[in-house]
Amino acid sequence: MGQWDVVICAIKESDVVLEVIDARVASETRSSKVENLVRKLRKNLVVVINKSDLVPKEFDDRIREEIKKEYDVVSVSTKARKGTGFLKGAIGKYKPNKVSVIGYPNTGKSSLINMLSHSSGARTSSVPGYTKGVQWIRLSKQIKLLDTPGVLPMDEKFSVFRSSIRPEKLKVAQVAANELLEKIKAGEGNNLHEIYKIPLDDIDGYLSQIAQKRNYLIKGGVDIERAARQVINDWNCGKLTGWWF
Ligand SMILES: Nc1nc2c(ncn2[C@@H]2O[C@H](COP(=O)(O)OP(=O)(O)OP(=O)(O)O)[C@@H](O)[C@H]2O)c(=O)[nH]1
Ligand SMILES: [Mg+2]
Repeated sequence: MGQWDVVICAIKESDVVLEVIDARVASETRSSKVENLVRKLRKNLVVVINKSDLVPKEFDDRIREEIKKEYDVVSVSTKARKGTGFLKGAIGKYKPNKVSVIGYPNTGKSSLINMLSHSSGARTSSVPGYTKGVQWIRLSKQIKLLDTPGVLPMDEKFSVFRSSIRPEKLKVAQVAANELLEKIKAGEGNNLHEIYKIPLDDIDGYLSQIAQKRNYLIKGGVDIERAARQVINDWNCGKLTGWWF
């Protein structure tokens, strides 16, 4: 079964769909394909802005207001264990039996299920694409939650800033890391200087400066690829911050 078949099945099976997005890149981790499907199948959608601990409250409020124009929306942080009450309220309104949790890789779907169900039944990882199959987890007597693998819609741009890339899967991680750095530079709130101890003046050469500073060496020079993989991993695990609309 392809990725999309899994998603379509999950939506069909459920009364409520939670679309989990990453607060840092909220609009870019929303999937219009998922949202259209939910509408078409006449299911209820609740957008869950996760990782709200990584953005300022004002930014979080702004994106929530924007999404609220179209859908029910709740901000949470599974890391800070915030927002459970609001989310349970938003789900409970529909009195569902089955709730599926859908979204891009690494947005925190499995973490969210664990927070809601007070268990660690759904396995989590900073490696995108970690959850492979679907898994039902009981939330309460009435409600079951369905964990799903992250979706990467074919027709939407596959991108590093959507945390959807495993750096070790790339032939050349530099291209993706530079794309991420460009985005972070143009956005707000990056902590590059804090993490790598190098001011970001120019993207060209930034990876090589990281490699130098960290002593990532290969025969004949610095290991820029290793620096690139490091940057992508730091973004995927939330160590590297930055947000944009
Ligand atoms: N800072 C922060 N990190 C979070 C939060 N929720 C999840 N994470 C981190 O994000 C990464 C991905 O979490 P998962 O719950 O495995 O994400 P997923 O959506 O199930 O990922 P896939 O199964 O790969 O699609 C992990 O490193 C989590 O620790 C959050 O609220 N804040
Ligand atoms: Mg998962």
